[in-house]
Formats: sequence, structure tokens, C-alpha cells
Amino acid sequence: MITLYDYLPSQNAWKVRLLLNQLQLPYQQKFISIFEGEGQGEDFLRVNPTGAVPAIRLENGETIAESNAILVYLAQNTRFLPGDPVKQAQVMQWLFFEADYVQASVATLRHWVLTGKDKNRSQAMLDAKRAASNKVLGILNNTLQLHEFLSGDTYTIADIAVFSYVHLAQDAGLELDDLDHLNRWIDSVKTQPHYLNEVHPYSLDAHSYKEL
Ligand SMILES: N[C@@H](CCC(=O)N[C@@H](CS)C(=O)NCC(=O)O)C(=O)O
Repeated sequence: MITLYDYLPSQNAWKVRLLLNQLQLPYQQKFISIFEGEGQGEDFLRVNPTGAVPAIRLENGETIAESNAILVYLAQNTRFLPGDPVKQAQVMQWLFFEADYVQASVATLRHWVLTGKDKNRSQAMLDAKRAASNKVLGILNNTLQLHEFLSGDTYTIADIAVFSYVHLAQDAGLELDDLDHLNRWIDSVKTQPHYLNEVHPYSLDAHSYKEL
């Protein structure tokens, strides 16, 4: 059985939980207390050299880290990742976009706001994150005007990856009301079979106020 190294409030880990659920694959969880420094311990650094969750361990002992790399592995030969090289690369395009742009903007700002770390950041830094987040949301809204899902007409791991933080952008104080295409897509992802309707608050973890 797959082992998922997990931290419940992590939406990067949620992506993996969602796909496992949509694939109906059994797995066990091992929780890593990231804000207490457990990720930086010797044992976990052997699983993921960055010390971050999520990561998975396969039955044969192989490990994979980076949420979107895990999605690619799990989605091989399923309807969540097309086999055609061009279509597959178009899915990858959004996986890289997510890791590069969404995580650095919407996800980071949300983390800061929900754990109170925004109080320790300069106004200039918060303004820059807000501007970057709004740019990301606009790009997504424009793309979703063209087709139903991010990489075309079918729901794939591109949607799973980008949706994980974007549908919670309001937690970061970001405004989605005018982004009709984005809102239509959010509703559509939520109606996919075996959608995982759970969000775990950072308040579950008394250590989440700590800096990483
Ligand atoms: N790019 C990575 C980001 C992973 C990440 O930032 N994970 C956070 C939780 S959402 C974490 O474990 N942080 C602890 C650390 O960086 O030490 C991914 O997509 O998996």
C-alpha cells in the first residue's frame, strides 16, 4: 500500500489525497509536524530532501516528492493524464505554472494570512503577493473562458493541482466575484466523482504560527 507523508492543513498534500480518492486507491498516512521541524529530521530528509510534504513511499520502498510529480506518477495510464505527448505536455504546462506561480502567490499569501504571519511581513511584500495573486487569477479566468478545464475539455491533474489553492483564494483576502469563468470551473471541479470535500484549518496545529 502507498504511504502518504502528510500534514492535514497542507493543500499540496490535499491534491494527492484528492487524486488517491478519485482513483479509489487505498493508502496509509504518516503525519509530519512541519512547524515543529519534523520535516527537517534525518528520517524525513531521506524521503524528501527539501523536508516538505507531501511525499509518498511505494510498496517497493521508492519515494517521490513534489506534489505535482506525485500526481503525474499516480495518474499514469488513467483518464487524469492524457497519453498523447502534446496533450500530456499541456497538462504539464499547468503543473509547472502551479508550482511556479500559484504556490508563490495565492498559496503563500493564504498561509501567511491564516497563520497570522502576515503581521510580520512588510506592506510592500504583502502588496506584491496580492498583485501576483490577482495576476494569476486573471490568467486562469482568461484560460477558462476558452475551454471547460485548464488543459482542454477534460478534467485532468492540471485542474487538481491548480484548484487546490485557487478555490480557497478568498481565505487570503482575494476577490473572486468578478471572475465568472474561474467560478464556473470551481463549481465544476467540485462536482467531479469522488471529490474530496475537506479542508483542514491551520488552527488544528498549535505550532502553525511558527516560521518554517
Ligand atoms: N513545491 C512543493 C511545495 C511543498 C510545500 O511547500 N509543502 C509545505 C506544506 S504545504 C511544507 O511541507 N513545508 C515545510 C517546509 O518547507 O519545510 C510541492 O508542490 O510539493
